Amino acid sequence: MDQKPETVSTRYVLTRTLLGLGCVVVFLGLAWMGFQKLQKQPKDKGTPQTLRKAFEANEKIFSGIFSSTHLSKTFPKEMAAKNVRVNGKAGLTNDADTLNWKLNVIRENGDTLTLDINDIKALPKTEIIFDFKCIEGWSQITHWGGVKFSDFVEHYKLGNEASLDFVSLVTPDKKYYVGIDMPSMMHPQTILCYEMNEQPLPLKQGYPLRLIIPVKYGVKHIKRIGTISFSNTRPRDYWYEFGYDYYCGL
Ligand SMILES: Nc1nc2c(c(=O)[nH]1)N[C@H]1C(S)=C(S)[C@@H](COP(=O)(O)O)O[C@H]1N2
Ligand SMILES: [Mo]
Repeated sequence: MDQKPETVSTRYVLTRTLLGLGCVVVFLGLAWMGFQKLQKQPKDKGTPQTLRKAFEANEKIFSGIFSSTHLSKTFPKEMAAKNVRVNGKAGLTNDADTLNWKLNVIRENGDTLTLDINDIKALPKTEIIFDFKCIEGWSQITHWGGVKFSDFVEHYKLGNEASLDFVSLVTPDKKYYVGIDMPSMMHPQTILCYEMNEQPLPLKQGYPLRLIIPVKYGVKHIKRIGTISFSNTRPRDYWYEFGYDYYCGL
């Protein structure tokens, strides 16, 4: 059988090439218009409306599928970083805040429970080695120790408080603050943390007490907790006020 070699005319190649380039130009044009539209949109808490809507849709999905029985992956101690990254120092600028440090827990009836670090260390200790994830795109396997928030609630009989929807945690100078949904606070891997790599927390890592909450991104792991309170409405949240998703769940 003799096969004819396939040939195409120069003109065919030329029209196809122009057609292809035309498509690219139209696509880029549309993408540019879309971006402009997004930029011009009124902002909702610092975020263009369409993005804010996407965040809120995410929020619904994640708070819906959240389960307190789902545990974050843990790792053997040898895998924990020795040089732990420090990120974010809002609320940590005054070392003197650590001198007469006390934890204030505001009860539902308005009373304040005032505790020192030894009160917290006296409770059963839980350790966790997990992959700490910052929203900026880095992660690190790190080792922490402290008391489970749920054990803390049980010990100090904070059952009424734990029946509310949210927990607010604020630094002693009130410059960093997070709001966290109760199911995430009561999750078995959430700890009020006073140790890193089996040593007291370094100053820049939140000495003397921080939150470790593996079901959330780094932003929620507040360093140097001064006050804890409870509410049914969403407490203020530092990064939410800069346009981030409120829940920052993983
Ligand atoms: N008080 C306080 N806590 C904070 C921050 C902060 O700026 N101030 N930054 C958060 C962010 S964005 C991250 S990623 C983690 C970083 O924790 P590390 O410094 O122990 O790595 O702390 C969180 N807790
Ligand atoms: Mo972060």
